[in-house]
Amino acid sequence: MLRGVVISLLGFGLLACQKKNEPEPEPKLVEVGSVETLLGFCDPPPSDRVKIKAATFQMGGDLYPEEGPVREVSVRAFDIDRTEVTNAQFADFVEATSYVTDAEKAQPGFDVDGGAVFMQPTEEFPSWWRFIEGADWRHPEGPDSSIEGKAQYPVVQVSYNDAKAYADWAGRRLPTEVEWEYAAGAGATTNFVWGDEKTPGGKEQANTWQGNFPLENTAEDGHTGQAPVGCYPPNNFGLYDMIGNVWEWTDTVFQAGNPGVEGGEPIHVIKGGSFLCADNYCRRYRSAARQPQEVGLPTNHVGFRTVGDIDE
Ligand SMILES: [Ca+2]
Repeated sequence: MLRGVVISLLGFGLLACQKKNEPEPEPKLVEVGSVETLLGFCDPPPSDRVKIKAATFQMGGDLYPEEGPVREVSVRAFDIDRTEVTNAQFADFVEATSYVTDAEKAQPGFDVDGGAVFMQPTEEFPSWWRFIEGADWRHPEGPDSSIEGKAQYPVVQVSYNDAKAYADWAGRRLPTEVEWEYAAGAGATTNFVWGDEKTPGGKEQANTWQGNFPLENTAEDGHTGQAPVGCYPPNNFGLYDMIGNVWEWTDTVFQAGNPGVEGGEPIHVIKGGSFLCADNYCRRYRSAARQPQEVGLPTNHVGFRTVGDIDE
């Protein structure tokens, strides 16, 4: 039974990200399947919005075929959430509206509620994505997990529909891919949003995966799974976790349907990479990176943030 392999979250709320001037933690190998967080909470940044001026920029990249071609694109002025939408913010929405997320409904093909959960492979379960009955935003890794003590973590196990419903309630909308990419890049022309080196001074700049994905997670960035929002340095626009932590939904269609699935639901672009992006497997911790995601599929590595239109 799948539920049997779900491991409770360990130590969340007590542990989290590295503070300045504190000794470096010893890199630690994490047991297969564990989603332990290694270090203490960071101070959460304000949950406000950042104004982005209208601009023209070079969109796209050439590391993966789907990123190209690089082309000049313009965006109008907008504002964007400083952080990913948190569990606390999503809880306010659910409290106010009694909204029921897609993961809490019977899922197509499974006939039970739940969502996709990443687990490090084992001999018994070689796949690293498993559908877990009972996984939802309150139980991101399955029914035995919870978000207790994780108010400042990004909400996950939310489908595109759920993210859009939140944005509608908030009087906001989901960013287009162009808006998202410009906001993430923040004018940078370097290999990474923060510069040409991935780890300047040996410091990880975003919550990604260190080690040999998917078998070994050395957690040199302080986290084996999600991190509370705002634990890593902001970009030049003051935005946190645009790169890494959790992928983020956009309002941009990747393709109209799911090839091979008759009447398949639309597939949208997600951006920014997640705690699962690794040097050896998926170098999508860059603003130009993009990935397709079925709009109805909730997982524990995709969240979102919202934007609004402004005059200037
Ligand atoms: Ca992110």
